[in-house]
Amino acid sequence: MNGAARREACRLALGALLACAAWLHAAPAPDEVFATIPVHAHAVIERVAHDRTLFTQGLVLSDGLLIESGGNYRESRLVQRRLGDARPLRTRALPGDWFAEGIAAHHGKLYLLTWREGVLQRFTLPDLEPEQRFAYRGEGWGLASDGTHLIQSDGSATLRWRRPEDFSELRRLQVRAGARPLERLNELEWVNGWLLANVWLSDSVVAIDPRSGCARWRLELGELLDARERRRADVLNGIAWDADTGLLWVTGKLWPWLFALRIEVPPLPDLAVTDGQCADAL
Ligand SMILES: [Ca+2]
Repeated sequence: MNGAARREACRLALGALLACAAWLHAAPAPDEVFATIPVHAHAVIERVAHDRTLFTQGLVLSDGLLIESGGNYRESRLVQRRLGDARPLRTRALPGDWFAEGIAAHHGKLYLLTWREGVLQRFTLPDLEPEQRFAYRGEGWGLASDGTHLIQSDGSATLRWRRPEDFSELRRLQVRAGARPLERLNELEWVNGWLLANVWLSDSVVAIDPRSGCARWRLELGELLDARERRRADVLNGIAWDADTGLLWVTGKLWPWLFALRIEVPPLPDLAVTDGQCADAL
């Protein structure tokens, strides 16, 4: 590389760094926002081995099978297993130009988001055969089903409710803690009327009242991995509710373990917030 090319490469790298710094500065620090959300207790009931080569993006339980999506270009795949068995029952490789993101099981089908490819892919269950595809705009991060619609995150504080038949948008909701938007919402899970979301670059899972967008309580999961495991792993990402056992399964990108947590899920508060603030505690 000659001097001019090196200068150009440095200029581009510096530009990317400044853009990244500006983005990080613009987004409210989740730690400050989290301070207003009460922490709920959890107990670790069990841990089972997890594929530490999988860059986990989505996690869901369907008819007793655990299904996981792994991201990265040329590595994206779906993996299905029984909870008691680390060996996959099925693995479905995905197109090399897809970066797989969140998944949701809905009325006997599996739906997969892609990061920047604008493709939602539907699969059969339990066979994971690809069916219909739908196009959408913007980034895909997390996905969940409330039993009627699909709910999508895109890394911001905004969630979108979408129709399963064509993935068209039905409703938009900004998630807040107090009066402040809660950014970086990632993997999602519907749990007894609450929408749980893990927050990118944190060890926090927040519980959102889907009527108001108010984050009402959170789980702090920073102690799940020890220091050595944490050095070799990426961030927490992956929450799946087992309605049969009442356990919440969590994992992360390149994590060595899946953990089963027992949590007390409170009832939704009686009143949705109407004044634009989320000041009421549970
Ligand atoms: Ca999930």
